[in-house]
Amino acid sequence: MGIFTKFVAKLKGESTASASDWQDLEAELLGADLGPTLTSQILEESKKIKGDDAEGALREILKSKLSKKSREIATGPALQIVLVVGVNGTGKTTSVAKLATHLVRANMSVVLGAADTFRAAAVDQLKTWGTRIKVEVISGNEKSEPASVAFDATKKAIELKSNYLIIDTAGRLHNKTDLMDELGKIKRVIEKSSPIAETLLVIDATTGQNGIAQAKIFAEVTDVTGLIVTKLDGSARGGVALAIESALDIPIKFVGTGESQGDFAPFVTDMYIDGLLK
Ligand SMILES: Nc1nc2c(ncn2[C@@H]2O[C@H](COP(=O)(O)OP(=O)(O)O)[C@@H](O)[C@H]2O)c(=O)[nH]1
Ligand SMILES: [Mg+2]
Repeated sequence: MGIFTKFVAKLKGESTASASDWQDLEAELLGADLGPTLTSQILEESKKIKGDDAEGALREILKSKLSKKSREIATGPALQIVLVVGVNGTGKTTSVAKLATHLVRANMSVVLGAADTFRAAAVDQLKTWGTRIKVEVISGNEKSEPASVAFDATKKAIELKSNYLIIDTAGRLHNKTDLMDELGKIKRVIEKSSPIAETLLVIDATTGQNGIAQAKIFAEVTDVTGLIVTKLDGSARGGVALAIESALDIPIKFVGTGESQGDFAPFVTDMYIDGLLK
């Protein structure tokens, strides 16, 4: 059941919602990870809704909180380089594999770059995915520089005339300076050969407000063009997507709903809002 379902039923049933109805809704929105700022904005605006088309009015309010920027992944005749960033454990490597699967299914050729060189397991994980989805994975020797892997992968993708190069990165978030240095270095070496088309930030929906705080840091150090929100399966309450977009104005481009390569889909605004209301 969507987080607004009960509320819509109440607005439809009576001409005005009671004070305790508003309290219920507030508790529900906070519980759904909307955060205090967005919750009070939505309550404020909802109080102006008149009885007859409560659902339609609420739909418009929610829609107005989402980003109006394009949700399409970059396309074009030249190589499209997609950098995937985010905190460890959010689902970066899995999302790289899922995005590759999505693109391969759309008849695109894809090369993957394993630039998370800090853990050997991370490189192996991407190679295993590469074998499974039949795309080439470029990696370096153990402990090689992430930027040098990114450079090699770019060279290879250009050589192969690939449509996409997706680069997995490490998620070390010791401090902002480290992060900025490392992403900056990767960006500079890639851009010697080809521009970066997208920087996608991966956010784990189950981390709620903390995920939003992480997103803010990444958005400050690099030009994030889109989000992938993972782990929207299971117990994650979908309100976090709304909170992130309203806080950052960065469009969610894809959502992850499980651990397999097919558990991945473009983010569709109307379907998402339906999910919150129905
Ligand atoms: N349930 C669920 N698990 C996911 C999803 N995406 C990733 N995972 C799991 O989250 C864990 C961390 O993923 P990984 O891609 O290694 O994260 P990384 O450290 O950011 O590269 C793994 O166990 C994944 O299988 C998702 O959409 N749903
Ligand atoms: Mg990883």
